[in-house]
Amino acid sequence: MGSCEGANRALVLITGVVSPPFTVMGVLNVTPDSFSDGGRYLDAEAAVARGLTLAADGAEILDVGGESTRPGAEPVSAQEELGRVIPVIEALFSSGGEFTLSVDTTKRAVAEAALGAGARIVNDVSALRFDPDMAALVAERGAECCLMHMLGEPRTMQEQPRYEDVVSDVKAFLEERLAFAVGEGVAEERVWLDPGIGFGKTVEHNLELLRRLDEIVALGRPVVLGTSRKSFLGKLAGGRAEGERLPGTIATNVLALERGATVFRVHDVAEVADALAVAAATVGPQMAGGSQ
Ligand code: HH2
Repeated sequence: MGSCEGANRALVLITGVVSPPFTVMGVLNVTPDSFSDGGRYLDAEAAVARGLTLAADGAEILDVGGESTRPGAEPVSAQEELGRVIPVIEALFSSGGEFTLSVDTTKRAVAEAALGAGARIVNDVSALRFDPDMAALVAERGAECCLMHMLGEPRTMQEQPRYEDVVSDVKAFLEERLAFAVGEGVAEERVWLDPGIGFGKTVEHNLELLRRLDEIVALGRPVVLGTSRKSFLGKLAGGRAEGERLPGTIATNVLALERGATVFRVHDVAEVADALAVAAATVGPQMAGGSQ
């Protein structure tokens, strides 16, 4: 987010002051071990270049992460995470680009430094559960905040995940985390919700969440969706590797758009943004317009 204008535009889009059909959030993983792009952008210069490309491709938000949350991932220290993401956020912020910066972290220390370096959004895949001081930071700073559902923690979440009814359980979890955030002083209109595709879910759980996404949308907050390149897409398409899952990514994002999701977290920004623009125009004039 180099210019305030860019930042305001994305925030206005998401907080619903105007109602656009979608916002694309580009994934920028500054990690050695992320499941699809680990090691590619560990060098700060390469990460910044990638961020600028994602923005040029149509990402209004750049989501910068320094810790992989892939199944089985080991946690990294705050110091390590800070060293990965802060130089990248600082450089992207000072680039003057028209995008809003988001930090993908569960740690207050990392979120605090990122907000200080120009980020405006905290994307917390633990939904404020892992760090007891995170909610207060988000409240104090008036940051936008994405609360995502995950069963347990990344190291163990894919060990036989079980639900009574996955959609009702995820919905109840998000409702509880939203109430918690508001109770801690976070403004409700700053909160976005995410069903956490792939975070402690079987293929069938992911599909059920996508089929009944409208039930999550009914909570009344912007819904973020992250299916990009995830393993269930590979399994459903005959065992495709990470780099071959763009068609599945597009299919799920387009369907989610129709079911009311508004923020799409993806690696392949240009392709998904095009697909969403066409889908939005097809659904109807109230959805046409795209993210740019
Ligand atoms: N998925 C990942 C990471 N962060 N945040 C939100 N809100 N929603 C998601 O679905 C989501 C997320 C996992 O994807 P990725 O960042 O590509 O991989 P890794 O965690 O291995 O870095």
